[in-house]
Amino acid sequence: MVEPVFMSTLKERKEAIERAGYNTFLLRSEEVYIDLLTDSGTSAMSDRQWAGMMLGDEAYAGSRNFFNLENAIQKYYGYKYVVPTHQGRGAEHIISKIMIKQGDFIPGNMYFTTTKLHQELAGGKFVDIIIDEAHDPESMHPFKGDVDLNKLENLINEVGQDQIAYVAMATTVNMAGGQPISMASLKALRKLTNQYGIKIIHDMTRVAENAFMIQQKEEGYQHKSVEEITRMICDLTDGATMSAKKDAMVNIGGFLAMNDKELFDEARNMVVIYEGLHTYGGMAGRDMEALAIGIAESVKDEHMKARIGQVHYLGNKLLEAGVPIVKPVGTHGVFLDARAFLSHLSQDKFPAQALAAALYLDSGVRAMERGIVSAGRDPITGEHHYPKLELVRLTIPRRVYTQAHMDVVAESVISVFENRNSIRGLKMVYEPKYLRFFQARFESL
Ligand code: P70
Repeated sequence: MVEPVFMSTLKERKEAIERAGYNTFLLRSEEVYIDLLTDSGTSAMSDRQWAGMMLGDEAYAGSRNFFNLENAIQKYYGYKYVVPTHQGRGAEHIISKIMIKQGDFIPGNMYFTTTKLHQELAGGKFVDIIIDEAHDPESMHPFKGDVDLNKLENLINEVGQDQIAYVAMATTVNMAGGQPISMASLKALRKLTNQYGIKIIHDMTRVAENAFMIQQKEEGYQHKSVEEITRMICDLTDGATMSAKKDAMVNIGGFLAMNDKELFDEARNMVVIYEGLHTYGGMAGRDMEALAIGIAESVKDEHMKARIGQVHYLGNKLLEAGVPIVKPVGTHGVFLDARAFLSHLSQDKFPAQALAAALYLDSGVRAMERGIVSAGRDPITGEHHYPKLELVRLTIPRRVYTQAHMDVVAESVISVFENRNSIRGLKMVYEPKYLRFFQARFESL
């Protein structure tokens, strides 16, 4: 699908960002030139996927497309049982409700906004057990998604294994900068959790991207395909939540998958309350067909090479220009280190939010804040969380933009960097209670 892009004037962008309360989520899509807000639901579907859309079996129950989706999940990911949901957070909602009891802990390799909120709403508390390097934008650790097993063991010793609902393990780690976990770390995690009888629930939103990074960087996996490594990762876990809008390149969709029959029965019971019947869970038949095809396309080596190659092309341009970004470059985007970029702004002046707005003003490129606004407040004390990472994410949709678009983005980021001292901080003037970053409004200081 080809879509025209529109250029705007500085005056138009100024009006637009003010109207949007300096929040890129509140811009209209027509006001954006190159849209790097997210890689979620924004990828271009292939000819085969579009053809699949024409084969929708929209029966309320037992759609043929559901069985194709179930087959694809069993074949490429290896999970036995599948519960479709409208998108990732639908799956997170159900798994949290089933597996977390009041007062439980959920250790994980860094938080994700929606995942953590569903854990909290179910009465649990998220505990970060990612390696320290993940919180340092400068650390060149090749697998910043790795788990620190000492942190996990300390938690188990402190609260007892019965108070641990499960380990939430993500491939790749979004909030760390799209950083992969190594197979070695995952295997060690599996061994330890087996000793204590703790389950691993896999946030597999970008699992094929993680598999590609293992192939590229981890000793012993060079001759394995992305498809094989993806399967190995899934086989080391007990169940998964998936936002299919990323790796699997559909505009909408997700699922919950698991190997445990009892868990499956409970999830299938709950999906009919919140999502839809257990053979569509909030998706149209045609969407399930496109998803089944997208899963197969996502694990192709050549696809991943092109996709992640483009992300690295942009990252390397910014590195060469001396722009502070999260290193090494991850898989789904390039993350500007707003703390270093705008070192004259303290974190309570929302530097990443201000930087995303400044970039939009410069060129109409839309990025996303991933810092203090995204981190939200502690539900008990009401204080802001002050995350170490204060980032602006330039997220690259799959199969959409050309390298020339990346050049435009790099030029704009470099020009904003050269004029960084003129960027002032922001004041929050409207703050929603949940996931505030989506709808919060700001004024320039
Ligand atoms: C993004 C999107 C979604 C996502 C994810 C991981 C690792 C679960 C989900 C939820 C969309 C988004 C979501 C919250 C804040 C900002 C943006 N990530 N796990 O742009 O899936 O959106 O389908 O409910 O990345 O990174 P879903």
